[in-house]
Amino acid sequence: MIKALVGCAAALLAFSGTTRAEGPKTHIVEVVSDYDNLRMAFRPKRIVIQPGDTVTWVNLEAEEHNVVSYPDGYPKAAKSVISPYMNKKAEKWSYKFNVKGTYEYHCIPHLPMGMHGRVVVGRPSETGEFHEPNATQMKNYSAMLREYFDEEDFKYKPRGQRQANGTSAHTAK
Ligand SMILES: [Cu+2]
Repeated sequence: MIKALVGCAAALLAFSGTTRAEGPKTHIVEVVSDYDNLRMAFRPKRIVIQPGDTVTWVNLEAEEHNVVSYPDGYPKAAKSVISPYMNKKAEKWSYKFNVKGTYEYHCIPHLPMGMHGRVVVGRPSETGEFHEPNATQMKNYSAMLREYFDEEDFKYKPRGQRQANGTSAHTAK
């Protein structure tokens, strides 16, 4: 019985070894400053890789960008992905992804332009497999955003109050 189990485990190991004979890969995501269309973007926006692969982001212009996973945008078993700011043309940053699942990320300076990307490692995450941030992590994320956005932008006003003050974006002319 034990021999049979050992044999089975060995077969599984051998099988997993043959599924990726070529070894880990490095994938390039271009960090695009699309001035003509008033947007900044990651190209490709979505990339599918295998565990152990590396993604290298390459800044195509002398523009400030970073790569930051959303607070609830990565697998529970993984760590958040936070790059330093890239400012120079052709500047690169690499990250090795070991944990399977979906990683949703954005560039903080260009969040208002919808500068967002996704890395799928092995397979997409199911609902319930995403990280649930705690208060400390939310404060850290908020602090990163506050480097770029005004304090007023973070003050939530109930719908009725906004209309009463005439500050609603939907009613203001
Ligand atoms: Cu950006």
